[in-house]
Amino acid sequence: MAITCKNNKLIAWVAEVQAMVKPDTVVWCDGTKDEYDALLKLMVDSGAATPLEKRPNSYLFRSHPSDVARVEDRTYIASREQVEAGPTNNWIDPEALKKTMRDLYDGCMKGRTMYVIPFSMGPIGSPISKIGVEITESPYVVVNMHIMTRVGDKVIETLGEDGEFIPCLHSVGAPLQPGDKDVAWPCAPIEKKYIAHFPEENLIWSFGSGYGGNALLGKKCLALRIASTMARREGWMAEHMLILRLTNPQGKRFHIAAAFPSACGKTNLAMLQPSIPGWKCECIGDDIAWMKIRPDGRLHAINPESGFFGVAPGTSYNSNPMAMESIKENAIFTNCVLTDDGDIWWEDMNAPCDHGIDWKGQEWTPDKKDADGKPVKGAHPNARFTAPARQCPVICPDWEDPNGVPIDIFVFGGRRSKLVPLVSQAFDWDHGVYMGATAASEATAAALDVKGSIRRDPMAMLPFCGYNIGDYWQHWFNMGDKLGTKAPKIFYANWFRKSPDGKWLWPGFGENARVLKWMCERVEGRVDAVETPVGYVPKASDLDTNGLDISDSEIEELLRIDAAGWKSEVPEIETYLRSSGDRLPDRMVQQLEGLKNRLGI
Ligand code: GTP
Ligand code: SPV
Ligand code: MN
Repeated sequence: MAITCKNNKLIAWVAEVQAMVKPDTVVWCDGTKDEYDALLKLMVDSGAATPLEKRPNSYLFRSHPSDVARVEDRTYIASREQVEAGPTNNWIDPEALKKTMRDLYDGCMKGRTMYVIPFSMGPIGSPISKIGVEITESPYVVVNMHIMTRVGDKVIETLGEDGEFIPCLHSVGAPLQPGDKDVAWPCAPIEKKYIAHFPEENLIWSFGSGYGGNALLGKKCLALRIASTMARREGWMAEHMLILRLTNPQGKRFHIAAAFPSACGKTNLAMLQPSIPGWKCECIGDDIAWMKIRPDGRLHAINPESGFFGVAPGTSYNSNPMAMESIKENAIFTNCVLTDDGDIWWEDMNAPCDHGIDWKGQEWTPDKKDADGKPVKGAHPNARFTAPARQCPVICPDWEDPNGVPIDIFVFGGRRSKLVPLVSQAFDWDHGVYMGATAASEATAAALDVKGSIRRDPMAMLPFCGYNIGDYWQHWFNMGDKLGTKAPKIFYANWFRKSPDGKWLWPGFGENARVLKWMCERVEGRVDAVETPVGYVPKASDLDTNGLDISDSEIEELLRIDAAGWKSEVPEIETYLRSSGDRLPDRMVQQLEGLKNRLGI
């Protein structure tokens, strides 16, 4: 039983929503284990969740086959002026959208329970944290929010009578008429899905999807799209970045924040186990960083989340043992294989599975083929696990420090099978901002509607920046000015370069520590580097490859700068940057001109 809310604004909003969505009952969530267990029991009884015999207190869910990832085409930034949303967002007029969505919300929770979830992004009471309240009729959302955020009475207490909160309205959009039997995963068809943000009002309205970033509104909607607009107004940063602490053999600590696009290795790097002796790595966050300049003049980061919503396929005791340890119990799995002995399985888990039930609920064997003779995957490529961050064996003891950790290094990156070297360092802050702005990546399964080979994904924020991307870049330049000599050093990494025969050139995962080591040595001024037109790259001899089975020629290839290849990308980069029109910062134009000069264009 939740404590009584004394916040009139919240009470009024809940009443207003209730009148619109017309649920059978309303429940204020208290965030307790009892509540969590009761909701899971409800979902097991209804057939929506399968308890896993092999994993204590863990459950498998199968989504509707159409509702498996974020939907970028249905994600909107509804600012009053279109220019404020900028060239990278779907803009829609806020009043028109509200009218459309009010019609959809009308009666949308009939036959269901409406849950009110008070949550904090960041440790409750931290000067960087924000409070949100999500309303949803999805018990799956409630239990995931329990893991991913800090839910409960303490939030209501902190809100007090007049505290600020970010209202997050969510519905799966599947009302039940009397006598209707519910389905395992209710959701609405794609043309009725809306993931809507009203940045001028700090308001989120999501309709029609029950999955991940579409439905767990504290994550991408609040902690990135809305928070990025607040951060710009208030002079801080909300970024799609993991945060880790790396300690060198001398005991010196480095805090690294890295922005890679969705499904490009943040969770893996965040939990990295260094393969090089004497180095230690601890995880602070795996997806989002909120950063403020503190009185020491440095940029300090917190992880606003309290759990991991990680990509399952590819996660194994070889690739990411710390993630495997984090999901041993108290975890939720979505769209994985159910094995015959009551466990979960996915592709590249490095565990045997001869038979099971696939993510669509069908019998599955590893040799299963579809009608066209193509192999059928058991788990969806965007299958995910949800697990409490505290279960990670290498979670940093300071991961909930309300003041955050001081960032030394920023890393940008993406999946590039060609051209982009294993690692390079920016000449200075402005060049680093240019590197981040022009970061590009090959498509992954994390969004349903992203096709094509390579897309620019500025600072890994393309789907998550809540305002004009030109203004966002200017905000980065401004932050650099404020930070001055205390600004983090900026690097660019690419674990995904391939040989002509399509094999990874770099072993990746725990071996990425070798690249982080070079970054730390650069920060300390211990090693020189080779100056190239696109940045500083390591001298081959400075990359620690002790104990690694990799040839000199492979290292050479990984670090090679193909000037002709870089030149050929410049026209496309220029078009892309210019698309932000008069919001394109002059300093970005200077960076582009500088690159052209260095490449001899
Ligand atoms: P989101 O949760 O969508 O934001 O993704 P993420 O950036 O956290 O990606 P994650 O770490 O889950 O990795 C996604 C996929 O990339 C998984 O299949 C990993 O196995 C693979 N991957 C991660 N790191 C490496 C690496 O260093 N090398 C290679 N080859 N693959 C990697
Ligand atoms: C991403 O796509 O970057 C994710 C998963 O972290 S989701 O929560 O669905 O956005
Ligand atoms: Mn992400």
